[in-house]
Amino acid sequence: QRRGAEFVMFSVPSYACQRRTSLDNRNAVLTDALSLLADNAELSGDEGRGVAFRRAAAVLKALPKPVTDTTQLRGLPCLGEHSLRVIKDILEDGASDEVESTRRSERYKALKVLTGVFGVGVKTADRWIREGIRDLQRLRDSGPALNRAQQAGLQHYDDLNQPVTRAEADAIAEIVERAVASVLPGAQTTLTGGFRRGKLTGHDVDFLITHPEEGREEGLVPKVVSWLESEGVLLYQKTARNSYLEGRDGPGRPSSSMDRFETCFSIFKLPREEKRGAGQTHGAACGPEAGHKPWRAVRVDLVVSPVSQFAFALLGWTGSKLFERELRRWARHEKAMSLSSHALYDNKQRRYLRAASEEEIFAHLGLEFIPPSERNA
Ligand code: DCP
Ligand code: MG
Repeated sequence: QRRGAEFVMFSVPSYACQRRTSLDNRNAVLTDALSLLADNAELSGDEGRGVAFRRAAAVLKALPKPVTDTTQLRGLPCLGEHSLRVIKDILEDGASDEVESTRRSERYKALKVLTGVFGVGVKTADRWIREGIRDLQRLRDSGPALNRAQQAGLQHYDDLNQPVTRAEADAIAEIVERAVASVLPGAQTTLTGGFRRGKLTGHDVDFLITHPEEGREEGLVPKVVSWLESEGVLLYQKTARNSYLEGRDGPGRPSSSMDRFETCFSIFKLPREEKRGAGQTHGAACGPEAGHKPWRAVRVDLVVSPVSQFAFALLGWTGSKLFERELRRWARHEKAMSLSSHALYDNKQRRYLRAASEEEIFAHLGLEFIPPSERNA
């Protein structure tokens, strides 16, 4: 045997929602490479290929040890020919030509920068590139018509592309809780998204809000927004009303992963740590530099759910994105059920399955419960 006692064969179940994926990724070099190819496929409008690379990366994230030889991967699910070739190149040569040339390509770099502007999707970025707009300077100068979100995104580009820390997320949670408590006493605010999975940084901060009495949560978002605006907290906000109707949006529109809660997608103006007086600052990174503004912009998503849908909303907004996608795929293909952030519908029994906790939803789906910190697929 080539690797003697060190040689390990791996085995994992095929759906990401059937396995535990902690943040302790032993194969980061390989998964970073596959994630870059996934990014590139998605930026090229090839969602199918993007998902294939994401599933392959997720399988490697679930392995307990670093992969040292491709023969260890025999029998593992979701590793297609293309992904295996990339893995092999990296294990044998230290790098993959395809990954490195993609990383360096002008088109990839331009798409990354432009879609890094809040409010700019792949289609818009692609159109701008065809019009000769490949960087932020050109975007600012040659000024195509920008909508309100894109204007805010461009204005706060540097802040919004700097990872949000856990301390910043906690500071924002305090502000959101104060706002919610003052406009609807008894309402409950829960931190969701990556921070609920234990991540130390994120691209935004996600919150789910509910009230124990069904119906009391209606119209909460506009009130919270007014409170935040009066306190000067908001740099940008776009709210949407709840448009979910059981029956119409449940089983009938199963593939629609956009949910229909009352939401507010916003940008907060967060005072910097030294201004918040939250303990000591560490080193130059936090120190106020000359001309440095005393606050930073942070993306914050607020979602309001009726308490009867809370467990589904919590499961749906905790992520990871691939974990969510895999839960819905499992439900549909293995259980003939439709799962959304609002409800679970059993297509054979032709009825909704109620749940008051995430644990009950996993049980309905015939899955072992996976806690948030193990949903980092
Ligand atoms: N989500 C969803 N529907 C949307 C937006 C998000 O179901 N329209 C879910 C999937 C995500 C979770 O909510 O896992 C949070 O979305 P984010 O994009 O904020 O993802 P994360 O919080 O996991 O990542 P990050 O740490 O980068 O913020
Ligand atoms: Mg998030």
